[in-house]
Parts: sequence; structure tokens; C-alpha cells
Amino acid sequence: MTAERPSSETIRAALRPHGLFLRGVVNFTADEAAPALGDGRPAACVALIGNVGSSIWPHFRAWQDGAPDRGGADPLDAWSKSVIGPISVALGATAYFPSDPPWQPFQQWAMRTEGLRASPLGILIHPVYGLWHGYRGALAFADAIETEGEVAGPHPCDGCRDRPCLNRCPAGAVTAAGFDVAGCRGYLGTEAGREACMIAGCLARNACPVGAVHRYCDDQLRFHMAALRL
Ligand code: B12
Ligand code: SF4
Ligand code: SF4
Repeated sequence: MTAERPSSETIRAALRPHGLFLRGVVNFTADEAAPALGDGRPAACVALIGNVGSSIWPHFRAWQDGAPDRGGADPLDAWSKSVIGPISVALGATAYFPSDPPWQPFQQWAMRTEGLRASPLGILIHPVYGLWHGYRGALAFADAIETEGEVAGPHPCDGCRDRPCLNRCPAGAVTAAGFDVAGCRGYLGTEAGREACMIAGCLARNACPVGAVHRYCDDQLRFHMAALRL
């Protein structure tokens, strides 16, 4: 365990070999809700960890090493824990994961530290990576960490005149009114859904031109679609 508070560069260096990125740091004020540290005290900050494009995918598949059952029912979550857990111990932090209840407000943290905003799909859109990024964990520390400001800038959806994401979903599950989870999942169970979204990925998400070069590789797209359909 490091006795000294880690710098953002120390965190970045620990994440880099795994295709993970430090997405930003949220420093909490004394009067706001913060996740607990291992000893029960409120954290001073969380360092948000995520993937951009398919950055983690070769590492995840190499970890499975031809054993598709490795990691059980939620293998990507298991991989995230296998990587971020030891890093949290080495850096003297408490790890949190997006899929562990009670759900921590990962998207609120991302909006705060990266200046991101929600797309019509519900997920946050990044000016560079578009809809092709996600969060794999967070490290809660006892002391604040100084970081340079992360991205921000104009919200990509504001300048998107045609909004193609809103008219591509064959189930009508993505509209200006929000994302219809049941409608989406119902369609994914049909033959048409199996032949369309389950293979090519969410058609609404695919329609977004922002960061299209960072679109997930086919294997990753199908993995996430299979998880969404469950
Ligand atoms: C529950 C959940 C779902 C549910 C949504 C139920 C619902 N209608 O809210 C289901 C299973 C349907 C789902 C689907 C998907 N999800 Co989801 N989901 C979550 C989870 C575990 C909890 C969300 C939550 O309630 N948080 C608790 C509150 C307190 O946190 P919050 O930050 O304040 O909450 C924000 C969200 O609730 C958000 N929100 C509100 N309505 C909706 C609707 C949807 C579909 C989403 C994604 C978010 C969202 O608005 C809040 C902002 O203040 C988060 C992880 C997490 N811990 O946040 C991932 C998370 C939000 N999901 C994520 C993703 C990527 C998806 C999928 C695209 C996955 C896929 N298979 O491809 C799909 C979306 C499909 C689509 N067409 O858009 C990412 C989003 C990353 C990003 N770029 O923003 C997250 C952060 C997980 C991660 N590891 O990165 N998801
Ligand atoms: S298609 Fe346009 S409105 Fe839809 S998510 Fe992309 S930028 Fe936003
Ligand atoms: S996965 Fe398919 S059915 Fe679900 S929202 Fe995307 S386009 Fe619509």
C-alpha cells in the first residue's frame, strides 16, 4: 500500500497496461454525499476509471484466454474487479464498480468531472468518443487529488440537426421522450431483433456520427447486446 497520496499520473500508469483510462477525479466538498472508504469514513474524492472505444477488449479477451466461461455470468465485471481490485489495494484506495448495488452515481460523476451530458439514448455522449465509452470502476481516496481539467466543450447533441439516433430504432424504443427498456428488450427477443441489433449492435447507437471511428469492435458489440437482452 502506498503511504503517499497518489498523483493522477500514478493512477494512469497503473491503468494503462489494461487498456483502462483515468476519466477524471471528483473531489467532494465536506457537505455532499460521498462513497465510504473501507474504514467507513467518507471519501475525499473518487477517480473514475473507464474504457474509450474498444481499449479494454483485447485485454479482457486475453484474460479469458480461450475459456469463455471465465468470470461466470458477468465476465466483464469479473475482469474489471480482477484488474482494479489489486490496483486499489496498491494505491490505498477503496474500489467501487458500476454494476454493484447499491448503484453509485457513475454518470453523475462523469458529468461532473468530464463535463459530459446525456444523449437521447440515456448514455452520456463524449465529444471525441461519442457513445463508445463506458465506466469500469472508481477508486475512492481519503485525500483529494489534484487533476488538470478534463474535456467538456459543447454538447454534441446540441449541434446535431438531424438526430439520426431518434429514427433508427425498429422498435421505436429510442425517442425524444426517453429510452423504452421493455420495448427494446421485447424486440431483441424477436427473430428480426436477433438478425438486426443482436448482430450489428444497437441501430440507434450505430446511427450517431459522433466518434464513429471509436465504435466498438464486432465482438464487443455483440457481447454488450447479449448482456442487454438478458
Ligand atoms: C440500470 C442500468 C441500466 C438499465 C437501465 C434501466 C433504466 N431505465 O434506468 C439497463 C439494463 C436497461 C441498461 C442498459 C444499458 N446501459 Co446501463 N446502466 C445501468 C446502471 C447499472 C445503473 C444506472 C443507475 O440507476 N444508476 C444510479 C444513479 C444514482 O446514478 P446516476 O449517475 O445518478 O444515474 C444516471 C442514470 O440513471 C441515467 N439514466 C437515466 N435513465 C437512463 C436510461 C438508460 C438506458 C441509461 C443507460 C441511463 C439512464 O441518468 C442518471 C444521470 O443522473 C449504470 C451503472 C451506474 N452505476 O450508474 C449502467 C450504465 C448507465 N449503462 C451503461 C450502458 C453503456 C448501457 C447500455 C448501452 C449497455 C449495452 N448493452 O449496450 C444499455 C443502453 C441501451 C440503449 N439503447 O441506450 C453505461 C453508460 C456509459 C455512458 N457512456 O454513459 C453505465 C454507466 C455502465 C458502465 N459500466 O459504464 N442500463
Ligand atoms: S445522433 Fe445526434 S442527437 Fe443522437 S446521440 Fe448522436 S449527436 Fe446526439
Ligand atoms: S438495441 Fe435495437 S431495439 Fe434496442 S434501442 Fe437499440 S435499435 Fe432499438
